[in-house]
Formats: sequence, C-alpha cells, structure tokens
Amino acid sequence: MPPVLTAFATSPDRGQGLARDMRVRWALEELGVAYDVQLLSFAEMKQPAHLARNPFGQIPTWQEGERVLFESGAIVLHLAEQHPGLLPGDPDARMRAIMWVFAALSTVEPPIVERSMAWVLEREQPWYAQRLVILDERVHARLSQLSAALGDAPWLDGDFSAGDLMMVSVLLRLKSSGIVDAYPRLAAYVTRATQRPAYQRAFAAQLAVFQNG
Ligand code: GTB
Repeated sequence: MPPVLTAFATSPDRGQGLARDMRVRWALEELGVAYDVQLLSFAEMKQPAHLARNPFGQIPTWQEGERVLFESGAIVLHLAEQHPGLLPGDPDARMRAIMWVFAALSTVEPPIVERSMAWVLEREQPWYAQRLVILDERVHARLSQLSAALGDAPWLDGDFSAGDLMMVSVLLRLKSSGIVDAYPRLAAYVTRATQRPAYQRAFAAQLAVFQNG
C-alpha cells in the first residue's frame, strides 16, 4: 500500500496551494514517490483517529506502514533522507541544506504567518493599520536579509534542495500581498522554483481537490 498524506478536504485557501500539505506534495513529486491522500474535514481532524497521528489535530501527516509523522518540516526531511534528490551527498552541504529548512520554518515563516493571521483575525480592529506597519517591517527585515543571502545565485546553496523547497513554500504565503515583488531576486527565485515540473504537478493535485470538492 502506498504511504498516505493527510490534507484538508476543504482548504480555506480554495486551492491556492498555501496549506502545508503542499510542501510535502512538492517534495514527493521532486523525489518521485507515489502516495495516497486522505482528505479530512475540520471535525475529522479533531477526532481520536487523527489525534493519534497528530496530537495537535492538524494536517499534514504522513503514514508509511507503522511509521506516522506530523510536522511538514519533519516529513519533508524524512522523505529527503530516504530518497535521493533533495539533499546533497556531501555531508557539509547536506547539513547546510537542512539548516535552510530550519531557517525557512523558524526564522522566515513566523513573521509571515503572524502577518497573515493578523489579517484573518484582526483586520476589523481599529488598530489593525498600525499593527500592520509593524508586521510589514518584520517581514521586510527578513526578506531583505534573505535576498542578500541569495544574492545572484539561483538557489540558496548549490543545487535546488529541501531548503529551497521549504523557503519558497514559506514565501508563497506572501503572494497575495505583493511584498516579495519588492525583492526582484526573491521574486525570480520563487518563479524559478514554482516553474519546476514537480511543483506544477503538486499544485495541480491539490487544486483538483478543491475543484472536485
Ligand atoms: N507546524 C505544523 C506543520 O508545519 O505541519 C503546522 C501545521 C498546520 O498549521 N496545519 C494547518 C491546520 O491543520 C493547515 S496548514 N489547521 C487546522 C487546525 O489547526 O485546526 C496552515 C494553513 C491553513 C490555511 C491556509 N490558507 O487558507 O491560506 C494557509 C495555511
């Protein structure tokens, strides 16, 4: 039986590929790993069967035989360790690619998520405009540092890696804001990554869930 990824039955982003199953789908496509998808409603995500997979009642989870994982970063790294294609063979380069996965998840993603959650939960508040200025500053600080680190290279460190996959996944959450466009190197980086056939296949697969739902 193929391994199983869980995803939203009804993604709030209406198939824009912003939910975190997308980064796992992308990794699976890059690595050529076949998989099934189990779609869950919000109610099903909080039921014991899913809480046994993820105590936080969230997607994505990954089940292959007896092995059950949650956390998109852990799942992507696990897949990249198991199959060639997303982590370099050289030990130093491999560790640096893993470092970029962590940088994406723990340094770049938090201010981006904070900004988007403020829009979801606080945009009707009288102080939202002032708060947005602060949130934007934090995002811009990270993007300008990231742009400097990328420089004119196509990818963060050598060949495309799990680090790039995760970084671009995180940057895509800013798509509707237009903020990334202020950083031409990052905008080109995102375009380069999302033109990859593996990204396109993963995007189409998650969009089909919305279109057929
Ligand atoms: N740290 C975990 C990981 O990386 O796997 C976070 C997992 C997570 O946040 N899962 C979300 C979830 O299950 C879906 S991806 N939420 C339901 C819940 O907590 O009850 C986050 C997400 C949701 C929706 C959009 N969107 O609509 O744009 C974007 C991202």
